[in-house]
Amino acid sequence: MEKIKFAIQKSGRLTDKSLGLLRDCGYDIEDPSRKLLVPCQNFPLDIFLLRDDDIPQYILDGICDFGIVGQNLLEEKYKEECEGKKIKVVAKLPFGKCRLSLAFKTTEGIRDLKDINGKVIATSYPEILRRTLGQKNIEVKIKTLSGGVEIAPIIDMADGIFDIVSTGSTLKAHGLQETFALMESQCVLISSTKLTPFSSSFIEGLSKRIKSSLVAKKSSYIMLNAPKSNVEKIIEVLPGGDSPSVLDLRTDKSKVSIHALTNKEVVWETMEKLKILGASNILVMPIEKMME
Ligand code: PRT
Ligand code: ZN
Repeated sequence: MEKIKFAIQKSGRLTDKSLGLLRDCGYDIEDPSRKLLVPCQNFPLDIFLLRDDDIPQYILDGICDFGIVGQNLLEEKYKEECEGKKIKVVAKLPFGKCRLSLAFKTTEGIRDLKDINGKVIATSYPEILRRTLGQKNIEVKIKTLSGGVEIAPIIDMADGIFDIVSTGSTLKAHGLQETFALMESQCVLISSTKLTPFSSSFIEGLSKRIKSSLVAKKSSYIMLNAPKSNVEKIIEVLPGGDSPSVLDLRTDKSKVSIHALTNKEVVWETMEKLKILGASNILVMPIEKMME
C-alpha cells in the first residue's frame, strides 16, 4: 500500500510544533524519542525525523513527499530549487517566526544601511546577506560561520553579525544591538512536485485541515445572559463572527441568552464592556475543531 513520507525536524525548535500540527490535523503519531522514522497509527503516513537542513534535499531526491522547514533555510540554501519549482511551498505555518537582522556592538555612525559598506559581518546566512545587500548596492566582507556568530564581534573577528533573532535576548546577552532587520521568516509546508494521486489528495486534505485548525484556534464561543433592553448594544460589542443566536430564558422573562461564535480573541476588556451593558454569566470557550 502506498505510504505518504513526511519529513520534520528531528530535534530542535520546530520538532514539537510540527508534530503538534500533524496531531491537531488528526494524524496519530507516537512520540518519536530517538527514532528516525515513526509510522502514523491511523493513516498510511511515515514521519521521517531529519536535520532541518536536509529536509529539502530528501524532497528533491524523491525520498520524502512533504516537509516542514523555515523560510530562512529555503532562502539560504534552496532558492534556485524553489524558483525552478522543484520544491513547492504549499502553506505558511503559524510557528518558527523570526527575523534575520544585522546587529552591532554600537550603532554609533550607523544611521543608514549604506553606513555598513565595507564592514566585516559574521553570519551563517551568507547568501541571504549577499543577495539582500547586493540589491541595495552595499558590499560587506562576509565571514561564514556555522553557528555561535554572536561571539564574533566580542573577539574582534567581525564588526557585526547577521543572524536569526526572535526575542532579541541572545543579542542583548552578548552586548549587541539589533540594527536592521533584512528578512522575516516563518515555517512553511513544502512539497515535492512529483506527487501521485494519493499524495495529492493527502496534501489537499491536510491544507484544508491546517486552515480550519488555524481558524478554530483564533475563534471562541461566547455565551451570556443579557437584559432584553440592551441586546443590540451587547451584540455590537461582540467581536466579529456569525450572527449570534438569541434565546429566551425559561425563568427570567426580562433577559435572553446570547450565543455567538467569534472569530477574534475575546479579551478581558470586551468582557468588562459586556458587564457594564448588563450582561451576566459570561462564558468564553475555546473551539477545538471547526469546519465552515
Ligand atoms: O539540528 P538542526 O539542524 O535540525 O537544527 P538547527 O540548529 O539548524 O535549527 P534550530 O532548531 O535552532 O532552528 C530551526 C529553525 O527555527 C530556524 O531555521 C528558524 O527557521 C526557526 N527559528 C525561529 C529560530 C529562532 N526562531 C531563533 N530564535 N532559529 C534559531 N533561533 C536562534 C537565534 O539565532 C538565537 O541564537 O535562537 C537564539 C535565541 O533567539 P532570541 O532572539 O530569542 O534570543
Ligand atoms: Zn539546521
